Amino acid sequence: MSELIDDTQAGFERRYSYAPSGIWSSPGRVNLIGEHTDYNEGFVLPFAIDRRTFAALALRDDDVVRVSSAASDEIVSMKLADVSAGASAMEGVGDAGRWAAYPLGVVWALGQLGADLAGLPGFDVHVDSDVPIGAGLSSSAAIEGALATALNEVWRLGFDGAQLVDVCHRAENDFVGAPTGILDQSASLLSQEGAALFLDCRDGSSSTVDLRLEESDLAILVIDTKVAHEHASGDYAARREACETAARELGVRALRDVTWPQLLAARDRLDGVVYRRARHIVTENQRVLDTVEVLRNEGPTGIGDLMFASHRSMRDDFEISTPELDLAVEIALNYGALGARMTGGGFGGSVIALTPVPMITHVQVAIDGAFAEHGYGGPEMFLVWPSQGARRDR
Ligand code: GAF
Repeated sequence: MSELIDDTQAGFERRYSYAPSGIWSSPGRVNLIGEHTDYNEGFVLPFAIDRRTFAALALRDDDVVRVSSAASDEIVSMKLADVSAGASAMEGVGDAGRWAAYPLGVVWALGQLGADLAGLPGFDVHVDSDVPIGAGLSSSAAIEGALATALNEVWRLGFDGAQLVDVCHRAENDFVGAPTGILDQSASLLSQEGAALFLDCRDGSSSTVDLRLEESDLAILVIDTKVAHEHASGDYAARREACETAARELGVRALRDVTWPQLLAARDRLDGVVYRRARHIVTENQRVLDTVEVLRNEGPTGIGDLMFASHRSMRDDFEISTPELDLAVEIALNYGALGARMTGGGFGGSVIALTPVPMITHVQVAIDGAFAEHGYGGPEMFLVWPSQGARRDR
């Protein structure tokens, strides 16, 4: 981790030929349970992982913003006031610089929440990260969280954590153009070390739930299937639309307000697909509440069945899984994991498997073998530990 901080500092110095005034970071996340419930004003239970995006930053004497990343030599540069134009500010930026929509989106969103972009000094920023991209682990929220935390401090804006979640969420939805909920940004900004974040996405209230993995001799193994996913794609938006249709037809503000008996009673009135989408959300919300209760009363050994029930619901009702994700879940469970499920938006990405530490190698070897047998590309597997949300590192 400290090596990546040094690399970020060195990357800044190489590109801009002076030293940054500080380094801030924000983590990726896994979602333990509660998928696609966030934009239905329901419950989620993510935790920040021990992989982070670092932002080395320094204010400038003028009104120019320059952003660079370790992944490319290109420096994207524009005037701070021009970022106020919103997404159209990205029009002249080439393909290699498209990622800059995340940091620049944060700048724009800070302006939307009251920062005076025309009156503030510009800045140079360089980012580096060990959050894998496209693995469903919120690499984008990690960039947003690092930038928002850094700028909030150096520009002395005084926004609190919940406001920064709002900033990053707006950046993603209205600048980058991905119609996501608040799960990823909340996990990245608000998580506490050792704990999951139990978040009510209706009012934004949250509490921590201790995971106690180490004392139970358990670990969370991430199996990145390397199948690409795309948030902004029509599939995510289509799921969102089906949920909105269900809520409208059931006469509620959001599916959060529907109970299981109410949904059952309305079964014949709803289109079959819309019904199954709603069934996932209604049952998933309950599974989050049940998981929190089990974690608080029994600890992590008791949540395996809830994780798998969640996966089944995503596979069969919400239809956001893939054959690779299903295989990873099946093999992990067959070879010793207590629970396993895909995590994140779906249509690819990663599985998390709650695994007894002595079984980890066994599970990994079995998954490698099964993927090879099915002719799937090699997955990447690593452990993740519940970590602290956004912070200043140097
Ligand atoms: C993605 C989105 F960004 C989140 O808001 C959430 O909807 C998640 O998919 C599914 O739970 O990560």
